[in-house]
Amino acid sequence: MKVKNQIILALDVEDKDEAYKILDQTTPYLNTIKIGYPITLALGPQIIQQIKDDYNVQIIADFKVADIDATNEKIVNTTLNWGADSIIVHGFTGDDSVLAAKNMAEKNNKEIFLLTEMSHPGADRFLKPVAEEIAQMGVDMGIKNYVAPATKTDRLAKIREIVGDEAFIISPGVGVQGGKIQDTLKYADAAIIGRSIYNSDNPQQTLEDLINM
Ligand code: 3DU
Repeated sequence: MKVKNQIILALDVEDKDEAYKILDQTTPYLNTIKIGYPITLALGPQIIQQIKDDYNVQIIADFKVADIDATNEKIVNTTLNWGADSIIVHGFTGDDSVLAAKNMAEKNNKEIFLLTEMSHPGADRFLKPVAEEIAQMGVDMGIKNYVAPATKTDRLAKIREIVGDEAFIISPGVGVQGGKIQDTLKYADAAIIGRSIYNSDNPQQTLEDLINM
């Protein structure tokens, strides 16, 4: 995946006019938009294809898929059929669940991102102790794309060490959650940024500033 300016916009707004206003200002600089539950549940899954058609961007569906294999397969297939280019899948569910998601994405000529560890403080309790194993499972399964936290640079660095330089890591938590873009991009291929951009008085200027840091 090629991410323009190494920034992915997390478009977690729930109003179409607002979403389009932000996209108008930011897509001259971006080619990758992360769509999650907030906008999809508010506006319906057809918003994925609408944004792709209207802005010529690639869409990562952040549905953090975390079910049994048979259900993961359906979620991945349906999401990719709605127009998403890739989908984020949790790793803690284990290799059968992740493999089902990976195989279905490949059947659609698309890709999954494996979520290893999360950026919020609460993730230290349950996810951090197994995150390195999740990353190693991904490597053993031949997964190329990963999500790892920008707020915990030491953890991001560790996950990079496990998945290797050829893997593609996207990293959420820059800005409001406390992560710094310069530190994040030492280890990640792209930063995922939401509120700092879409809640800014001037999203275009904020984005330009981030790009020039
Ligand atoms: O904190 P921000 O507003 O910049 O948004 C970060 C986005 O990344 C948001 O969509 C959130 O759901 C997602 N995300 C994390 O913040 C942390 C993770 O570990 C995984 C996804």
